Amino acid sequence: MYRYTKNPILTRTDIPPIPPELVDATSVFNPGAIKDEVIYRLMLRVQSRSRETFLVMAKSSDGVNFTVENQVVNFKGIEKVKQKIYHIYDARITKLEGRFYIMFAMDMDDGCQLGLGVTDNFKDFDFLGITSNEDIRNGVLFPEKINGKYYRMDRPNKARHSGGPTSGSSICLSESDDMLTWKYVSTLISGRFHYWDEFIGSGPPPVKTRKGWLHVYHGVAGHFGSSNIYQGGVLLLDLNDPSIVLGRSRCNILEPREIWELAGQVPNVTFPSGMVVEEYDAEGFVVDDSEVKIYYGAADTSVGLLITSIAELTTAAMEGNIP
Ligand code: BMA
Repeated sequence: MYRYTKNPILTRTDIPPIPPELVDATSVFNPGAIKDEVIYRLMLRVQSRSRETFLVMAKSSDGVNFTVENQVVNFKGIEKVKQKIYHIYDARITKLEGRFYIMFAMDMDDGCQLGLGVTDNFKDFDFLGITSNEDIRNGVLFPEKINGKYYRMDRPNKARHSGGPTSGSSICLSESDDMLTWKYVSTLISGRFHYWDEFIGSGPPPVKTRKGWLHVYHGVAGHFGSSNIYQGGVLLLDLNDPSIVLGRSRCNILEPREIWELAGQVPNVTFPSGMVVEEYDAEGFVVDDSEVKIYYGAADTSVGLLITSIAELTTAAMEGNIP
């Protein structure tokens, strides 16, 4: 597993001016990612100097050189939400039943909620609704139904970083019949206090391997005085019953080391949010030695790319727990 040599792959200077709301962008980070036939697409979180947040699409034919669109994503119908929406951000894209679903965080007066949108062409986006009724973040849809139900992982915000935003220390599994109303099934993993993943939340949507659902999540070590360190790690869930955890990486697989990960708007952050697997077999499983591209936000300022493989990630998930 290694960082792409020309990282960061996107910085503020790659964002074209989108007047009037977004000129001279401040930062670009935490992208949702998907490979749509042969086109790699990122849904970027971009901030202006007013610190408003916008979602902006970018596309690429090689997964590393991206062209950023000169318009912001507008989810049609979101204007009908009665409460004030301050920001929508941290989009996770899942291809499900032939359509692209996007789950994202919505900052509102009563906390953060999870919104759901859909697109077929990455030009027209429809808002389907708010899918939560508690302070919650990091919602990711599974790419197919399991035993007749839709599933997602989500992270209720039941804790707070000292002096910082609400956070949480459990990744939960929820099920649904319509993707709008969700029912808690179980808590998959909890934060391991004193170690790398004290606070946790889902990263990119899970992928189907022969060994189980493979999922990259983020963990925050909050016990280092003034700094929260955001890292990436791996989880493996049973294919037929995703409430069964088969493995969890003992160590992180990604941590802030480069200067642009260590310093920025929020220092010490690597936040994996998009993942593209290059090869699937005829039955829809990802291929073990397939290359995997993991896109991550760095220091809430730019976008990095980690290159790895399914085999490396599953091995990390099975390396054994912290005693
Ligand atoms: C989390 C989320 C992420 C952000 C991270 C680091 O709580 O807000 O969007 O990247 O903090 O600031």
